[in-house]
Amino acid sequence: MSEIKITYFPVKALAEPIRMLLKYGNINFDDNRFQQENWPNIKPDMPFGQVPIYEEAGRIAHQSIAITRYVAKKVKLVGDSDWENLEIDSVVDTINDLRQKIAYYWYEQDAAVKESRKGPLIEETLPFYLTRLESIAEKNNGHFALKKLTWADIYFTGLLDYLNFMLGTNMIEKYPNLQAVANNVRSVPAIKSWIETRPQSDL
Ligand SMILES: N[C@@H](CCC(=O)N[C@@H](CS)C(=O)NCC(=O)O)C(=O)O
Repeated sequence: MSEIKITYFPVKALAEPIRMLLKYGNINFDDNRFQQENWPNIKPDMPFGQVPIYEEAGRIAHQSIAITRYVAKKVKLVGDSDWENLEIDSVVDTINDLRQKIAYYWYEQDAAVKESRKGPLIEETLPFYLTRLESIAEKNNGHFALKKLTWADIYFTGLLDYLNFMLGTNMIEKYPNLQAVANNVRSVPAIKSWIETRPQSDL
């Protein structure tokens, strides 16, 4: 039994950047994936009724970005100054903004409303965000900040399969510098090995 435990659905999505960072740092953890049908029993015990949650030494934390940042500090993929951390955080929050806009389309229950959101998302929202992120990645030589690997790169790459699943397309196909960010993360030996051995899931 590891000291650290992550509890989440059996998917990558919001937990995957946390898992990748722990693997990067060679930190053991209990990868606690529960089946969808058990969720109603688990939900009431979650701090705010949602997952992922992170447990360490008998303490419990929620909110995926806060947890990701906490683990990034442990494995030293943060900046050296407040300004450097601001640079990283602002990219992470921008990626999260994009995730929420994609989710606003994907999780809509009314089929007609969902369809009406697709055009503006694909034609306006995605190019708006991706061209700007592409330019940041170009200036940082295939990274999102500080011209080196930081947790912003891992946050993006960890979420990518989830975002692509919701969109039904490879959203970075036309963005070589965003591909470079993902390739740089995926070629880190510990992360490469995790990707090859982790439980398979579409999102
Ligand atoms: N802001 C939260 C959002 C967490 C969230 O939306 N979790 C979803 C899974 S991705 C969830 O628990 N859904 C089940 C529910 O709300 O009942 C975070 O980043 O951790």
